[in-house]
Amino acid sequence: MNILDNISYYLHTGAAKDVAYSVQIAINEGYPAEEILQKGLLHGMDIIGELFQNGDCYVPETIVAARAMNAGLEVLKPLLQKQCIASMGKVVLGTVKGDMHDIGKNLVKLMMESNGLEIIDLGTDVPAEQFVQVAINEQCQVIAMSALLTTSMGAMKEVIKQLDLARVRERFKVMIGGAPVSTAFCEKIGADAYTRDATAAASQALKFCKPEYMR
Ligand code: B1M
Repeated sequence: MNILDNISYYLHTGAAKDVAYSVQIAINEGYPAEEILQKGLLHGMDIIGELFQNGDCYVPETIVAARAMNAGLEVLKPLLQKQCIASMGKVVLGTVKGDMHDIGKNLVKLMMESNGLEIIDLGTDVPAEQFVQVAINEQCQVIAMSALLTTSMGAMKEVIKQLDLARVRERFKVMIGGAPVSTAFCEKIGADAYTRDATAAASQALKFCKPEYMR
């Protein structure tokens, strides 16, 4: 087993300290941060996801694995973040109402911040009205939403409805993402962009914050 296999093994078995330690070793051995993220941490999350889906592990084990993921991310964060001096734009970000999953949302935040964007992170289980109020009050350019449940993704449409009701839809670009979300769903609810992963979300948000995209 190489060090990246160790990371994914420790992650899906929930050994947070070993994950953090192994990530540091991988960094010391010269592995690029993106490779440690993809082949170590995210690979470990894929394994726990499969076990969970097949009924081979349960919610407690999954929570412990999620904590181990966060422990690894903490060590990796400084390497994933580039130094940015000026804010390139402002994004309000959160996981939609009814949904507590935040690992993907936190990755999106990390990647957006490392691209110089200012992020207002509303956390998880965020009501539609809160996305809209904060976007207006904080003069954000982008509203970015994450959903991991087929039962919560409908809440994204509610945010667009609230923007329409407040007659401010044209002021903001709405971005959506998360495992059950797709381009077809994005078109169906009238959002502006669906992106598949955190890196793509960061580049799309950066584009939306450029003057030519301002409405
Ligand atoms: Co949950 N869970 N979970 N869970 N959980 C899933 C999502 C599930 C697919 C597992 C399964 O059955 N196979 C399933 C959903 C089924 C469905 O609706 N289709 C599920 C379920 C059912 C549940 C509960 C209902 C279980 C229960 O209680 N019986 C419950 C719901 C609680 C709630 O939210 N109300 C629940 C609870 C939990 C835990 C608390 C135990 C834990 C969450 C811990 C946490 O987040 N702090 C958990 C976990 C960890 C998972 C799995 C195993 C892993 C999710 C994850 O973090 N992946 C997941 C199975 C899976 O996904 N294979 C599962 C890693 C993360 C980096 O990926 O979040 O997809 P992801 O983010 C990706 C992209 O999607 C994208 O970028 C990231 C990659 O760069 N992305 C965006 C995400 N947001 C984006 C936004 C963007 C752009 C891209 O733009 C704005």
